[in-house]
Amino acid sequence: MNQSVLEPNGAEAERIADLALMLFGGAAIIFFGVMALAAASVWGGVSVRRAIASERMIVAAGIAFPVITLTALLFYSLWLMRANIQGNATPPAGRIEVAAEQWWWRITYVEPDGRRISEANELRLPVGREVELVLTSPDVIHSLWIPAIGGKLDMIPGRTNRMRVSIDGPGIYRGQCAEYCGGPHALMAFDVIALEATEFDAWVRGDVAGGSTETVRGRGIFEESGCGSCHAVRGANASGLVGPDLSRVGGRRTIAAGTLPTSRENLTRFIVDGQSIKPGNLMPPFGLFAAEDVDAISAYLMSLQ
Ligand code: HEC
Ligand SMILES: [Cu+2]
Repeated sequence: MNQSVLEPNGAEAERIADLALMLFGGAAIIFFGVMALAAASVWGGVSVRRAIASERMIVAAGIAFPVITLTALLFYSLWLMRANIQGNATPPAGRIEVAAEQWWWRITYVEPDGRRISEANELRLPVGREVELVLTSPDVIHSLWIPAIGGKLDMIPGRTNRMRVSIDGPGIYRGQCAEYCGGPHALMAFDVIALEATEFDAWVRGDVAGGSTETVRGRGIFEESGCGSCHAVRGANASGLVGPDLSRVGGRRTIAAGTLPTSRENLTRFIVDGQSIKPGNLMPPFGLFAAEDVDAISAYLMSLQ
């Protein structure tokens, strides 16, 4: 999976990568320059050593050079990041709300007509369309970081932070919470799937598949076992808001915020004993199910795509 700042796939990440390369490059040149001067001051001839120790040298290299270089770098970085700093005059072409929960991601696609589609733990983005991510947190400070797509931005309780992203090409990336937020913080990741804009629109507006005859039993057990008090599934008797929306959980690449690949077996493992897979997460373990019952639930969840 691509979680590299060195392979940017979007305008924001490209600017950050450019600035970083320039800083590393400049720092390397200065480092070797200083080392050369240090060597000359130890092994150089008398006249070289005298030149290095002169007052002019100290004023030029010790005061003037750093002041000029750092001032130039400051203005260069402000200019480079101007789009990130100035705010945005034009409205974004799309809006997606991302709330960081302990320890998963609540994602809401806001349609142009105001319709809201709830999802979780997987962020789909349209290629070539500037999208505004509206970042909030209901509990503690988290931070959103998708290294290939943009910089880090904190998600702070009581505040709304906004980040514009635009993506050059389709692909699969990985994002991660970048601010320690308690126990399972390390297991708070998400997949980012960049789709062609038409595919993206079809997916956002698409119906929830699922509930074939094979999975009717699992759906019944799911609804009777109280899962719906914490989880929502569109079209089922489940509208809880405590945990991730499961309407299309079977279509995600991973479950439990990037912790396990999605499969029937892994769903069963997580439902029965999620606490040993993601210690400290806020879903109680359901160890009392008969094996065939929990397997039926997992089959039902797999069918939700
Ligand atoms: C008390 C609230 C609560 C109940 C009841 C509950 N869950 Fe959860 N569930 C959660 C929370 C919170 C998470 C997020 C865990 C995490 O990843 O940190 C979660 C995560 C999950 C996930 C992973 C979702 C994803 O997006 O990857 C599945 C699948 C799941 N629960 C299934 C179930 C099933 C099936 C039941 C009923 C047997 C159930 N849950 C009952 C709170 C609950
Ligand atoms: Cu975190």
